[in-house]
Amino acid sequence: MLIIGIGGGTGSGKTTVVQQIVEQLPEGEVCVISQDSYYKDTSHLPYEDRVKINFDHPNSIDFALLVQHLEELRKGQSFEQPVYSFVEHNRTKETVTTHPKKVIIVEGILILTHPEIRELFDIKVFVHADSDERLIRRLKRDIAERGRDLDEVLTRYQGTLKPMHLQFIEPSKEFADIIIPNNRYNTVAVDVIRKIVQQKLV
Ligand code: UZR
Ligand code: MG
Repeated sequence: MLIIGIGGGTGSGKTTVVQQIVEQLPEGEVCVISQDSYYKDTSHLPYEDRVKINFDHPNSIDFALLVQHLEELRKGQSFEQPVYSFVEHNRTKETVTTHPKKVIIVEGILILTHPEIRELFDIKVFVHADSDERLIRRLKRDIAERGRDLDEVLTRYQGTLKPMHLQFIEPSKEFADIIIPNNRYNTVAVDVIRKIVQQKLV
């Protein structure tokens, strides 16, 4: 089993990199886990309070559950992965049964900040894009896909996204084995990772 951790700031292109890696691989050999699935359950809070949560701070993530699930995978066991709703800012009642595969990819902004989780990764990747590039992508995505408006995204960017990025995410780059420069989509870097994964699959 090969476990790859992919970190990097919001809008750096992590999800796209994962899709590109997975795209060319035989179906059924890879399993992708998103850190977003592991936001803490906040069902006890009303919507007005959930919106105010700092979703870019490590405390917002249920890392204990993620560690538990990764250890289950290591042992060859399946587990129930929570499903998150960005519109509701909360875990939904659904879960997805996730099965062990030869290659496991774990992706998320804070994934390389947690020492215990880092230990579980065979390869640590950090996707880098400049902050203006990331803000542009984040704006476009949150408006198109996550039901936000311009003012909300910009307020969050200044208030939490940027400070949390500087405090937690950027420093986690030093733990990476591979850093992908991703201001433009980097097909060479993706190919390199794909090759490593393919070697594992034969
Ligand atoms: P990526 N996030 C939300 O916007 N709403 C939520 O309910 C939970 C998380 C955001 C989170 C983070 N920050 O920046 C981003 N906020 O999802 C991580 N606010 O996702 O890496 O794909 O950008
Ligand atoms: Mg993403």
